[in-house]
Amino acid sequence: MKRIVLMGTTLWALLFPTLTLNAEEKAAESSASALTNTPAQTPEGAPALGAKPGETMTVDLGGGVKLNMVWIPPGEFIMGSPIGEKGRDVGEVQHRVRLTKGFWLGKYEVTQAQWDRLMTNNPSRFKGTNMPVDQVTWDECQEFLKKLDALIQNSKSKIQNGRFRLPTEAEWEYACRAGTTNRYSFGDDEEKFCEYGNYCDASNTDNKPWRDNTHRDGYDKTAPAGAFKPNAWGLYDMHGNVQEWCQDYWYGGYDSKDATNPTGSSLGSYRIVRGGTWWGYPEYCRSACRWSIYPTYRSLIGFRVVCSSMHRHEATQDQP
Ligand SMILES: [Ca+2]
Ligand SMILES: [Ca+2]
Repeated sequence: MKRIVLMGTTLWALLFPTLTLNAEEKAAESSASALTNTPAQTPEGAPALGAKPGETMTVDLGGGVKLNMVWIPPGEFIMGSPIGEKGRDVGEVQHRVRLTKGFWLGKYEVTQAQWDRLMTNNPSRFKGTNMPVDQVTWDECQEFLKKLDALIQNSKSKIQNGRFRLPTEAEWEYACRAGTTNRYSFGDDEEKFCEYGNYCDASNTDNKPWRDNTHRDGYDKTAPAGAFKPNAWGLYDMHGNVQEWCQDYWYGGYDSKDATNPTGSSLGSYRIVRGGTWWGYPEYCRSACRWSIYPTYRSLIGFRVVCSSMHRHEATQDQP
């Protein structure tokens, strides 16, 4: 578990999580590690939504601002990381997760132009219309989502039956992995990270002791949407750039039991954050890496949106 409580002091926990493993957890994970992912497999009884991962649509926010969404199909995957994965936290216990409904997920992190269009402000630390919004709290994201819902339902849009929200942690990891089982959606080779994500590389000018001086991704701080290669389902910046709020309350380490449409704890003080940042190590941008953060915390965190309960035929299909 990695938890931020207050700026400054416990931020250090971002960099040096405690890694421990007891015998019982080892046994549970040895069993789970024999499983393999079955991405894009439609479970029995799943709604006939979407045709294939990677289909896209565009939501018009007005004022020339668009929101691009990618179809994520229902399916099953192994959530968590195998024992021995570099940078792994003990709570990342592998278990099979079944997602019975597909959903549309933001192709990019929410940009400052999109945020400003609905919220009429821009709290971001590093300004740029096509840059990801950051410095937004979980609670403020809920306001953005309410406004997005209202805009769509008042627009007589073809997607007015959709409902916008943050991704659950399981949806986020499923989409990030895009059918892969490796540390990253592009494999295990950290040497390739600078092609797929923005992290604390040689471009960074903050002189952090953990800066990777041997690779250069080209971005000192945040990078604009689409600056790096996407994953196999056409999603950008799932690794690095800004961290991303998820809907769930934090509930500690995973259980090894199978789960269907998990939504986390019903109560809690922390929310889940995923994906790592431009400020950190690649290993904290791993597909399985997770953080628990106060919903009122304002820092290097942005988000991407989900639209669910929307029939595919109601969406306006668009080209990437
Ligand atoms: Ca960078
Ligand atoms: Ca990100």
